[in-house]
Amino acid sequence: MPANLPPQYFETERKLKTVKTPQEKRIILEELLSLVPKHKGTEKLQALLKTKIAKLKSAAQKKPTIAKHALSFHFEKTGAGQVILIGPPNAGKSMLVKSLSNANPEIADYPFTTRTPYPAMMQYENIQIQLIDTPPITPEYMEVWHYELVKEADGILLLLDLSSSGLVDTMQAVLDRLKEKKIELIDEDRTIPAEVPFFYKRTLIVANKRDLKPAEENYDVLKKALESKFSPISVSANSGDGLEYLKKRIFSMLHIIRVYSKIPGKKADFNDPYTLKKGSSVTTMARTVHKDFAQNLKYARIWSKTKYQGQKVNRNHILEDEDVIELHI
Ligand SMILES: Nc1nc2c(ncn2[C@@H]2O[C@H](COP(=O)(O)OP(=O)(O)O)[C@@H](O)[C@H]2O)c(=O)[nH]1
Ligand SMILES: [Mg+2]
Repeated sequence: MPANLPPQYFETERKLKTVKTPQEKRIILEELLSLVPKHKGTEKLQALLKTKIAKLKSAAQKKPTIAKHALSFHFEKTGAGQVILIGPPNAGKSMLVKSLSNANPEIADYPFTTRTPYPAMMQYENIQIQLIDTPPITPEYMEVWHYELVKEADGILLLLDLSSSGLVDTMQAVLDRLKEKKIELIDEDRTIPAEVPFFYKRTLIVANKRDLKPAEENYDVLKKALESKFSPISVSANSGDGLEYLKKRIFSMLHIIRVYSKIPGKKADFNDPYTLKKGSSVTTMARTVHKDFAQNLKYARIWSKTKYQGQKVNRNHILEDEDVIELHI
């Protein structure tokens, strides 16, 4: 039986050669394992990856000498965007990553179960978005590499526990901790301010465990505390409630659009979009398809869900999500 490994598997496999520490290797191997489709044809590969992970784990237990401050993590961006999950202990970050992807991070009802960041891939319609699970942030605890990961990410999910009456305080503790490092979380709809003093990061506040009591009361308290600065959403990572809507909101937080390229006389491949920044023009699309296309472009034809059915547009035309473009050079 063929293994049918997805393209991200090979992309991730290439990263193995670029990392140095056993810890980073292990994280990539775990990501690879999560990307392997689970069927008979991949049993050997799964077993091989598991053995490698187990070896690195036991080696790490024998040599606990790596100084904490020496740890550093960097995840090459794969997919259409990179989103990092942060929050207080036990908010359900790991469970949410598990529910949104094929990954299998450790989940437990005690704090600090997650000690190192854990990457996973989430499918959203026809694209993949990278999620990174991380350890909790508390007034006492946050490591340097954690700030760096937040700064690098394209978007943030700030997870809170709706069953906890202290959720506003724990949220504030996270915001304060980040502010100390000049990271300011802003609503997903806001344009990132141009001034330099802060790293502004688009953030979606996710109030989790809405299946528990007293979720509704606590959600009201949270919304009041946020005023209109953020528009939070409530979900249950456990039951899956609200997760489809959450995926849509994650996509919209990333401020990206999907555009399909079409060859004259042929149909577009709707499984293989180009992902571009919101506000991109036909020229940007042409450059993404091929570096010479932008220069040589004469005009484009465009199809969209509502407005266009093959009209000619010029190179400055601004594209929308799910436009189909025929480039004429
Ligand atoms: N009832 C309920 N429990 C949840 C939900 N999400 C997570 N949990 C539980 O909360 C605890 C902490 O979850 P975990 O994902 O490890 O939290 P993390 O520390 O933020 O990564 C575990 O016991 C989970 O089973 C949820 O939506 N509903
Ligand atoms: Mg965790």
